[in-house]
Amino acid sequence: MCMATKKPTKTKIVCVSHEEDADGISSAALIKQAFGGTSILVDYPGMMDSMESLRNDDQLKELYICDLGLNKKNECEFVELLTNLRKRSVKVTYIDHHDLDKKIINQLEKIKVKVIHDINECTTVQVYNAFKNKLNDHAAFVAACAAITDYMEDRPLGSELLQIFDRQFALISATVLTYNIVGHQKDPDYLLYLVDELSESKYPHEIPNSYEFAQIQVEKLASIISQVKKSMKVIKNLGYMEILDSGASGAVNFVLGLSGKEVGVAYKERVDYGIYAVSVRGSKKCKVHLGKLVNKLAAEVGGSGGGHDKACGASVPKEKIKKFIKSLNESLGK
Ligand SMILES: [Mn+2]
Repeated sequence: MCMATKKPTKTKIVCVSHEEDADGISSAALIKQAFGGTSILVDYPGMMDSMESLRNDDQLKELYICDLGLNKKNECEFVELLTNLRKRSVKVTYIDHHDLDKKIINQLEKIKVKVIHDINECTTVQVYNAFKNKLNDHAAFVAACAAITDYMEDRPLGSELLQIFDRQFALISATVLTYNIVGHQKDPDYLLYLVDELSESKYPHEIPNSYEFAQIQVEKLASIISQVKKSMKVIKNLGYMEILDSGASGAVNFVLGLSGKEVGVAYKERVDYGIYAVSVRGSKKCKVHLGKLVNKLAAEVGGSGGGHDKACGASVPKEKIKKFIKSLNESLGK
């Protein structure tokens, strides 16, 4: 009998994407529509651990990584893991729009990872633009909604997609989608269900109970406004607040707005990781690139962080949060 040592054919297509907002969920949905495969949704604290499971997956053929910014703490590990996957001929595509060191882009391109990186368009719009020949018309709507939730619907590609649709219709759809994502962060199966529904060209209003659920979220946000007014602390260059019973990213815009400062910070304890998840937002007047600054300051206290110029986040070790706020306040005064 002939014992051919034929290697098993690799078949698995995986998309790793950000689970916390409409851009990440929508990117995963468009990748799924274009290429099929499965989605792994992650948050920043769990990102590298989740990706580690791919290291020894010998079925893995293609990997897409979407809307996941890198930072000083994880960038080397990220490049190392992808180098390993590339040695096994896994086709890797990284699509993102967070601030990224040119050195890391060069390292990724050297190992022939396909890098699609533009800080001026949201990730889903870039996914749409790169793979539109494999996507249907509805994918443009999903991308327009993602651009809205990432404050990027005024960019060249984003605005072109938005003008295909009625603006009000896109705004309400994007908002309902966002509230359903934010309110289901502890329900990973629901988030994967959302990816499936969007990839199958469903509108947010066609997802059962989505508007009812969004209404509950809106009521919660209204109560956060009064909590922020009560508990926010305002120092020289920023307003800040510890959030106890909602997400930090939902409250941070209120901290920014109600503090009257150019920078707002909200943080919430993540007991499972022994850290604070920190959200930072800057007003239009803020001239400092907050993503770059927070990347640096978070690394200095043993955490990690980064993102956009006016919207970013960080993981900060629990006992270092006061020090982080203090150094952020000082850096903004310089
Ligand atoms: Mn994004």
